[in-house]
This record gives sequence, C-alpha cells and structure tokens, in this order.
Amino acid sequence: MQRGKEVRKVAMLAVVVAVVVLAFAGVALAVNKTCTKDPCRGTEAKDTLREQTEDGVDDNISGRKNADKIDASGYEDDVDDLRGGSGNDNLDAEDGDPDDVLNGGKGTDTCNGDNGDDSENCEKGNLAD
Ligand SMILES: [Ca+2]
Ligand SMILES: [Ca+2]
Ligand SMILES: [Ca+2]
Ligand SMILES: [Ca+2]
Repeated sequence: MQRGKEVRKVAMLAVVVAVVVLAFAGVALAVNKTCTKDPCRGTEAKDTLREQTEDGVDDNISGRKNADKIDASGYEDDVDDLRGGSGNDNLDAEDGDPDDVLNGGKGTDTCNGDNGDDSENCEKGNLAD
C-alpha cells in the first residue's frame, strides 16, 4: 500500500516536471539577438534578428518558421539578404543603400527598404509587390 502510493507520487511529479519543461521550452526556443556571424538563422519560434554591428558587412539572415522580425536597417554600405520563411514576417532593410534583397516567403509579410532594394513575396510595406 505504502509502496503504491510512493510510485504514484513519483509518477505525478514526473508529469508535473514534464509539463513545466515543455511550457518553458516553447518560450525558450525563440531568439532575440544581434547576429554575430553569417549566415544567421532563427528558430521555429517567433524570432527577432538584427544584422551584424558594422557598416560594410553583408548579411544573410533567415527567420525560418513563424512570425519573425528581421532588422538590417542599422548599418549601411552592405548587401543584406533577408528571408522571412513561413509566417507573417517583418523585414527591414531601410539602411539608406540599394541592392538588399528581401524575400517574405509564405504568409502576409511586411517589407521596408530603399529605392533599389529587391523584394519578393512581400504583401505590405514600401516594398510590397
Ligand atoms: Ca549588414
Ligand atoms: Ca544593412
Ligand atoms: Ca513569411
Ligand atoms: Ca537598403
């Protein structure tokens, strides 16, 4: 009797731990970062990715699944390639120079950039198709 109770207790505890771990994992998967290397990739969750911190550095950034925010507007004299992947993404390459490439991928994507930036699969923003 005593032993059965103990087993049940341990099983209950294991279930509680598993639920807590899963709940946190869902949140922990998303990243909010400034890229430190190229290419730079997000996760399957909602990510926020910023280009590398220096002028003249080309970036290739992909958000992958979910609604991501990709910001390559902070530094200029570069050719940045932004890919939203699936989900409603927000891509920004309005850094004052041309030749950046924005591709929203699937979903309703918002793309902002400069004259001379290229866009594909963008539904909103100043570079909407
Ligand atoms: Ca850059
Ligand atoms: Ca840039
Ligand atoms: Ca997308
Ligand atoms: Ca630009």
